[in-house]
Amino acid sequence: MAEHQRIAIVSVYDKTGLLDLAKGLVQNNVRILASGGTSKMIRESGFPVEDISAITKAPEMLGGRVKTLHPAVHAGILARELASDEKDLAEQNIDKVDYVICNLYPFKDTVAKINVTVPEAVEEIDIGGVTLIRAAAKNHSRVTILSDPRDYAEFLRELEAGEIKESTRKLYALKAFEHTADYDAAISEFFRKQYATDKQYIPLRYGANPHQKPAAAYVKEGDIPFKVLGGAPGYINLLDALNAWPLVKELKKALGKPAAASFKHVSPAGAAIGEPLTAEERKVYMVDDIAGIETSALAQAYARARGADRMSSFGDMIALSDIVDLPTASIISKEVSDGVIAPGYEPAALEILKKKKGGKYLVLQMDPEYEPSKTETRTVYGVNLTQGRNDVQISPKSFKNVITPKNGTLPESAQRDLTVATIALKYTQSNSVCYAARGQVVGLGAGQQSRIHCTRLAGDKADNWWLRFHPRVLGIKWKKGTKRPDKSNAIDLLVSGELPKSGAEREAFEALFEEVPPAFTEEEKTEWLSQLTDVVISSDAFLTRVYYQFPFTDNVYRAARSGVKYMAAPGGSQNDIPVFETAEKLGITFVEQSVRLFHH
Ligand code: 93A
Repeated sequence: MAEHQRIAIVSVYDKTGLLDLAKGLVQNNVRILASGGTSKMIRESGFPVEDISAITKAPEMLGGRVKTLHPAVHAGILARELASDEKDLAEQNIDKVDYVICNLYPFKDTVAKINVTVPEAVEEIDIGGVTLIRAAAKNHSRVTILSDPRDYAEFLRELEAGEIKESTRKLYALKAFEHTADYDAAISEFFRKQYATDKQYIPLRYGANPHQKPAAAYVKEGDIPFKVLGGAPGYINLLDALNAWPLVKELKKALGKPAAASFKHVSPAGAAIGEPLTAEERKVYMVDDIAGIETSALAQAYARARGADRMSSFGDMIALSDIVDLPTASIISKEVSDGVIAPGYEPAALEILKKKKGGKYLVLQMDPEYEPSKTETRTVYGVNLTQGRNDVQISPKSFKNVITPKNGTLPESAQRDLTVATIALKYTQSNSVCYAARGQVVGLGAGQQSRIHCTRLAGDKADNWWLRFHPRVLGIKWKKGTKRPDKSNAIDLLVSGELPKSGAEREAFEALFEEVPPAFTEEEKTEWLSQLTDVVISSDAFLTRVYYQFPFTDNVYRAARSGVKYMAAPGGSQNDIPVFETAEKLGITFVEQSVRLFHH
């Protein structure tokens, strides 16, 4: 039997390097079959080439929509080294194809043009080329697919040397699959913008900053799991909402009570479950005038989440685990806030929220049954990063492994508070450290590069939270008409020791009061903080830092100064022993929590 002359099908939109390729193929006695424009260019340069119609016996038709789509082409590409395939080819008088060289119509360039129409875009959707590429890539155990002109030179070198290596064919096949996937993604992106309903695609005004356009939220499968009931979401609103929602969902699941979170810049400022509020707490959290709060655990949860750090919660994105009732909506209506996400709204509550911010308040209704996919992917500076979703479950059971003191146990309240603190950390930008008490976050340090800075920041917040319960703060006599944000600012200045001493800032401060409260002395602060107890602390990773085998135990000392009695962190290594010993010395129970919870 005469030796089979190798065949190449060539059909390229981008004709870069085409003539060098043709020359190399001819020199190696490869028969070239090419589509219209490709064939013309090769022929005009004097190289032997045949039109595809030589094997299809059909002309290109429909104005070029059908050029290479034919069994004579595709059976030749897809045939395996099987007797049954050989028989099929022989019966139809079809020759096997060895090489496919193809690149696609420039869909991306076309749709990038301003005001491109759907018919214009449609004409740029390559069908035959994608089919050639996919078929050849599928059969790469035998066929070589070249979809990138930059690979021609290497291909010709191998051809010259004999045959195309298996490893090269594999790499070209991978490139081909990436090429068609990217092409299809560009097509679906174009049509998503044209045809998708608001269930699948929400255009956003801009991204993280006003100059970052275009911006959108979308899903590739199914529907977006929330509905927009009021306002228009921004990019950062959605980052907050989609971190805050799973936090409250998990908190409720773990502790069986309604949960709330108050987010800013993709970290919680506060998070809590619904525990009854004391009269003092109602005052400190500015909810003593909310009707029905005694019987709404959801309102109690939000009062605590918002009350943890009122300065940071200013303009928050709120997540609520349960259907929003009137008391909860009443609290929100009084606060400066950007939006809320919850599984549903009672009609009266929705009415209140839809009126907020002149009707621009963002109200999202989340599908509580929604389960995101097991893996998540994002692009950073053009590189795709993918990982399994952090679906580890935290519950009171996560805090059973008491390391020190020996045979130590945790009261239920400490297990509850460690659950709150640790679930909050799971959705906080790392490094993170969280202090909790009374079923709520009381101080959270987010996004610090150094853990001790986190521990200090969160500890200072916990101290400020506790100083807000001091009789001097509770007894402040405000001038009539003082607004809530001004009150929160003034209290923060007072408890943080940042009181202005003189000048215009001092005058503005004093103007808020009937009687100006004096600054706290160091002794007063120390005395009051000594009454803070039973606080828990959780850390998203090791508390120990080691320097030349010398472990720092500063986190434990700092925590102890803010009433910490229970401490949880991943640990268990030799390096942690000094941390355990320090905790024991300071009367702190150390619980090993076995999972690291970095979040970015
Ligand atoms: O309109 S098509 O989808 N129909 C086809 O059958 C077909 N076969 C190859 N476009 C088709 N092609 C594409 O034509 C190739 O992907 C390549 O981009 C282009 C090359 O056309 P020409 O050789 O006429 O310049």
